Amino acid sequence: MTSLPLTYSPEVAAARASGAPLVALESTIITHGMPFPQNVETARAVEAEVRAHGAVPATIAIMDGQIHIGLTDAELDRLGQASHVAKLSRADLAACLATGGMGATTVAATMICAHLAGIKVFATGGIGGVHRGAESSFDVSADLMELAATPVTVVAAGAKAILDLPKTLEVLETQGVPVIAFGQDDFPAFWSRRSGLRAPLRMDRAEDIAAAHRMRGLLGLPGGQLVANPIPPEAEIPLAEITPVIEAALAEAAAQGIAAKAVTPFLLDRMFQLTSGRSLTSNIALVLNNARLGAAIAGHLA
Ligand code: PSU
Ligand code: MN
Repeated sequence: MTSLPLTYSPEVAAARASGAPLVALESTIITHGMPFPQNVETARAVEAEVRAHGAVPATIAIMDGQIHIGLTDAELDRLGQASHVAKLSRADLAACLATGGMGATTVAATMICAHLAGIKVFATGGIGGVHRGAESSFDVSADLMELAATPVTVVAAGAKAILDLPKTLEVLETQGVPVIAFGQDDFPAFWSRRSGLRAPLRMDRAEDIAAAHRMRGLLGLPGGQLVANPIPPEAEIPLAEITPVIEAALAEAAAQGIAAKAVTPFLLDRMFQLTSGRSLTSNIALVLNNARLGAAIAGHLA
């Protein structure tokens, strides 16, 4: 095997041919972030939101030994309903492709694949980060190092407060990753607009984010940017309300000895159960919001 195993969907191939703006979307959020059928419905709604804002969505996943850049309706259904889909980060990508398995890409793996396809902007929900207790578990998401290495602008609603947010910001600073809060000073905390931590950078216009992306390239700096876009006010769960739920989910994970890759999916599922689905409704609203901003940034970069 000597050529890159990249397969473009017809929609993405047409966008590439015409130079239309593209926005990458991840698939771990579909297979490990939300239950069926909301996962597939949300994936379709997010794709529609990207289109409605002038860009073309490229949902990325590994199927049949190929990196799929853009999924057809049938492929999205297959992925959303499959059980035992592997969660792929940087470490897992090549092995999954080489053995022909089915895999969902995390933020880190989606960035790698988007960059291979020449896509500069990627919208998602939340990034992985430094877990609470990382001083003993060493659990730091590979997403942070990928942001330092791969030139893709990632639009997320910050990071979940299931993580250690101050340590997450410290690692991003050490790795030289620009963290840009959109339209406010505070770093947003996923379900909540405010974390109480000031973001290192703030921008108020998509065109400025696009210009900063271009400037990093001109300067020869590797790596991307993290755009932290606060959840819309009407969908927010304030920090005071969500904090006890987070504590409960974390306590269950500790009691059950959940570790490594299983930690994030376990916590997401428990948060969904413990909030009777409210966390999921908020999650969907913030991903749609990030799709809109991602489309606007991609439009300025095209
Ligand atoms: N955080 C979320 N929702 C998600 C994830 C993280 O709020 O769906 C997923 C993303 O795919 C992210 C991955 O890249 O989990 C991080 O996993 P880990 O913490 O194991 O690196
Ligand atoms: Mn981890």
